[in-house]
Amino acid sequence: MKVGIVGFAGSGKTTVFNTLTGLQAEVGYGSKDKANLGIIKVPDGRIDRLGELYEPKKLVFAEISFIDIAGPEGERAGSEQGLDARIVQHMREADALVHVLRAFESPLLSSPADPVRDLAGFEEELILTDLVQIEKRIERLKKERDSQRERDLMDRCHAHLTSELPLRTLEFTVEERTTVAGFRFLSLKPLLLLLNVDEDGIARGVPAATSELAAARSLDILAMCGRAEMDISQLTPDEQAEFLSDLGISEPARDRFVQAAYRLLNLISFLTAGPDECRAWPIPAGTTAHRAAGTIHTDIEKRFIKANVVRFEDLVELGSIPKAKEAGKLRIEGKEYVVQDGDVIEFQHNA
Ligand SMILES: Nc1nc2c(ncn2[C@@H]2O[C@H](COP(=O)(O)OP(=O)(O)O)[C@@H](O)[C@H]2O)c(=O)[nH]1
Ligand SMILES: [Mg+2]
Repeated sequence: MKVGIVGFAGSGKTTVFNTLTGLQAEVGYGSKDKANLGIIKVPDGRIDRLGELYEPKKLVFAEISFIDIAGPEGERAGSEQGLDARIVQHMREADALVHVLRAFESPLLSSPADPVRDLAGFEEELILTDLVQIEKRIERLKKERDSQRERDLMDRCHAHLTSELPLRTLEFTVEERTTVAGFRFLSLKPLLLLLNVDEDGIARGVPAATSELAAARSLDILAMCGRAEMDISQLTPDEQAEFLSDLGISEPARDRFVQAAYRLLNLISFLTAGPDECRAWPIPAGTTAHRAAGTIHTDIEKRFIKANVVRFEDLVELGSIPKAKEAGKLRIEGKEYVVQDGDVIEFQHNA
């Protein structure tokens, strides 16, 4: 899964990207042609705990990739030009977007910090980009026969966007959702807001006007001081722990943020445990055991027999799968079982 970090130039996207990935991409704007890419492991205490139990050769965590996409200049926001094609292309490829909102005064920018303005302004850009795309599609559909069903859907999307509402707030049937997914509309992507505050702003939290606007749009918002967190992320783990306890922070924003991104993508993890590896496997919530087997190997999906499932908590309490079985905590599930977050699974197959 790929999460795009977006927002206006100078809002701190690259700073946040460096915080999340521990990389050291150049801050202070950045080129529109170059996007920064980094992959992070999703912290998961359950894998550490299974590691203690099984002492495997390796631990494998779920991963998320982040792409830091250069943003449009704030001064141009709301102009009729819309978003740069390269920015749009990068955004289309992302499964979800994180919008970095500047809430610190910047010597690089003439305008004062105004997260409400930037949130509304950026959303407008996404809506406009989708509107242009839909209008082109409608023009084409007019020339095609048998396109009434899609025409109706596109007309409904068009009306919604014209009312200045993002497509993520429009309801779709399962069939419609499949159709719209193919267009990779920007305003349909799950969106998380990240308020980038200055060093002394963290104690003040999210200002009321910003949290009200986020709530009105059903968007989650997290606050962090990108610059301080970036400095912390580039220290050694021992130094980080010391620095954080000095500041009275219990966990780096990075961990909070990564977990929020995971929720945003509607992902859960099932776990596998054994002497070779203990591993978290990310899957969309609602995935069946049959499909989940396929994330490990397509042969296991094809030759699926059954899934032995034990809850992580039960396994840890009882100490091993045979003991969990004795205690009646091991379930045998078939193909259609909907996998739950924290299920430890052994697939039986004849592959
Ligand atoms: N005071 C303060 N400055 C920050 C913060 N985050 C980023 N900056 C500064 O804002 C400028 C732009 O940051 P950058 O990450 O390059 O923004 P981008 O254009 O969105 O990628 C840099 O000079 C950063 O050091 C922050 O949390 N507080
Ligand atoms: Mg940048």
